[in-house]
Amino acid sequence: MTYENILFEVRDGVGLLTFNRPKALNALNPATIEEVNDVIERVRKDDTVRVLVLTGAGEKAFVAGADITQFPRMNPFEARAFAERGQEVFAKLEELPKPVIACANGFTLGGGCELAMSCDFIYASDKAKFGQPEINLGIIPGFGGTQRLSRLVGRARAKELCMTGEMIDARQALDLGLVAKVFPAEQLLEETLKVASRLAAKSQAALRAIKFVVDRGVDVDLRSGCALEAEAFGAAFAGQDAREGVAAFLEKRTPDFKGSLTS
Ligand code: CO8
Repeated sequence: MTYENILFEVRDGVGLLTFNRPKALNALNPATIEEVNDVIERVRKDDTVRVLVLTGAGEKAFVAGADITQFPRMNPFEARAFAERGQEVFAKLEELPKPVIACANGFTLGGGCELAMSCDFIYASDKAKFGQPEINLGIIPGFGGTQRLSRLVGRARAKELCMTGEMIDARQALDLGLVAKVFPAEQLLEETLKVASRLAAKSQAALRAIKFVVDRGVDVDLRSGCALEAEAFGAAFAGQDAREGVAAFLEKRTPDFKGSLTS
């Protein structure tokens, strides 16, 4: 697939997807969603890509939401289908068995905030702004925002953000737990890529297990979640990477994790 709305490159085990419609503040049209889907499929199959980072081109935006210019042409059935397709692709991103980091370099609004919340964690520029402003268009979030935001920050804060449509800055997003870290704008990408490289050197099997257990465990009772963790712990313990990690510690050297995702 040739990409017209995004850029994608892979360097040293880290895939970098850049939303590239800066004139529209990187808004998501249906074509962009399909290009993201294609990247997810590529990353899933390609063992050389161990971590995925998402960011936005230009100074102003990560992604300022779904592309509003498309809305007048959509009937309610088409709008629902677009919401469902976006949800499907974001769910694939969330379930990708590799770490995915959102590098929120500016406006992260509506569908952009929903996209960032589908990543494993969000690093933000000190200039970034977050929000679910759909209410101001007379609609509601459609790419999973009401659900992921309430799970991340609690129902009351999620309803406040969705009902007022107000934007919050990166510091407020950090306090809410929406964002994991805030960096000065000019350092954000570099710092994010440094963390991505560190993750690329870790055990991919263990990273996959952490992601699976946290994401699946959050919706079940504590006892079932802990049972899930114990099963995954046993599987990780049996893997090649666990042998290497423990041996490296005992031999006082850096581990060289080579285990595949299936080891
Ligand atoms: N869609 C399309 N174009 C956009 C969008 C967008 N979401 N956001 C900004 N743009 C365009 C502007 O129209 C403008 O274009 P032009 O230069 O041709 O006039 C250009 O980007 C620059 O934007 P501004 O001039 O407005 O820049 P400002 O710095 O003044 O303002 C804001 C920046 C505050 C981010 C402002 O652009 C804004 O409010 N944007 C809209 C944000 C928004 O409402 N997002 C939510 C969209 S709805 C959504 O995401 C629902 C997801 C689920 C969809 C389900 C399927 C139907």
